[in-house]
Amino acid sequence: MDSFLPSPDCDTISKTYNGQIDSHLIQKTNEGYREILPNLPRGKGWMTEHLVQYQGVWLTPNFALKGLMWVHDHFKPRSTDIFLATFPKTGTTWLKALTFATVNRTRYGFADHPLLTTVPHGCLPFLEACPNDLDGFPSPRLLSTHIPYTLLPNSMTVNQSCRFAYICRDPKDVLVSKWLFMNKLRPKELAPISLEEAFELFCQGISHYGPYWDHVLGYWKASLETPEKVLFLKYEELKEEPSVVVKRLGEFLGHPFSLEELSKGVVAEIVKLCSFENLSNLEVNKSSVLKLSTQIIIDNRHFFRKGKVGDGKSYLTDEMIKRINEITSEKLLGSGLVFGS
Ligand code: PAP
Repeated sequence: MDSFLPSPDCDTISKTYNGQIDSHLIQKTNEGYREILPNLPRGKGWMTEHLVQYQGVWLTPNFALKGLMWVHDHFKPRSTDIFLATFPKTGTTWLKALTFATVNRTRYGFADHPLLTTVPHGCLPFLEACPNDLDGFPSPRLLSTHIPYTLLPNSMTVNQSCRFAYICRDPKDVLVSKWLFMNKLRPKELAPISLEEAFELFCQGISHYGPYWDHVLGYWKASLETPEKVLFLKYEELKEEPSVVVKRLGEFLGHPFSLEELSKGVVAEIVKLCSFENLSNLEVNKSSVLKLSTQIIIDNRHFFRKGKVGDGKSYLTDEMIKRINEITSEKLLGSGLVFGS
């Protein structure tokens, strides 16, 4: 287990995002991007001025679309790769922390754990940010992505036995979490998006990596077809019974907890380390930043707001709740997947 990742400090990971997207190495991606961009449908952006629709999915042009194209052109998956796949604001930060802590649990002590000094996003490279030295990472690599299952290259899904841990969340909480987060990152020269506008866009599917329901269903179906490759989790279940979910995660990742570890309380330690209360109060998560690219720099504190189930409902009108619940029932009909009310 010692060979999991190189020293997982923020610097190590952020150095992988050094703007390689502009280098000659990805000329092919840039050329393809410039060719298709003008012909893609446009929708209103939440954080950027526009989103573009590519193969049915709404993406930020410069970051997410280019990132997706880079993945198709350049990423070389390994059968041992583990991906944390999420739609934004569904529990990415939490799942990253839990996965990192679970997989590396014999490598670090809980008293001086890297998660005490590094934002969880700094521990796992984000694929669409085109990290440039992934080939040098030892196996198995822990990586993260927001790419919908249906847009992943076959090299990641069909031809390899890569594993995906996916987490979803009630769409009302996702919408509100996303609206608040995106407005914080929205450039000052663009007027903030109102909740009413965000709601309409979200319902129409126009949000980063949306439509949300298609994203969820893609991974849900894959988890039914190949449960050994795709673990499907819900934020609400993780909140309710974190220890149960962490044990499932350990098994899925090929790192089951031994009876001795269970009796020593290792699972409980991981749950405590990665809890909202603990992580959100750490100095690094209150005052440092995450640099995802030369343009995208995010205050770590924005990744931690309330961390509650059902908070979205306190922002939405009864009518909005009814409409989003109806869309959800309609979209998930027959899939076997349900969310709470
Ligand atoms: P990202 O897509 O920007 O990475 P992501 O981590 O998926 O965001 O989602 C952020 C949400 O998870 C926030 O929810 P809220 O706005 O409803 O509060 C954030 O507070 C919550 N969150 C972050 N860390 C944790 C954690 N350790 N436990 C529970 N919830 C968490």
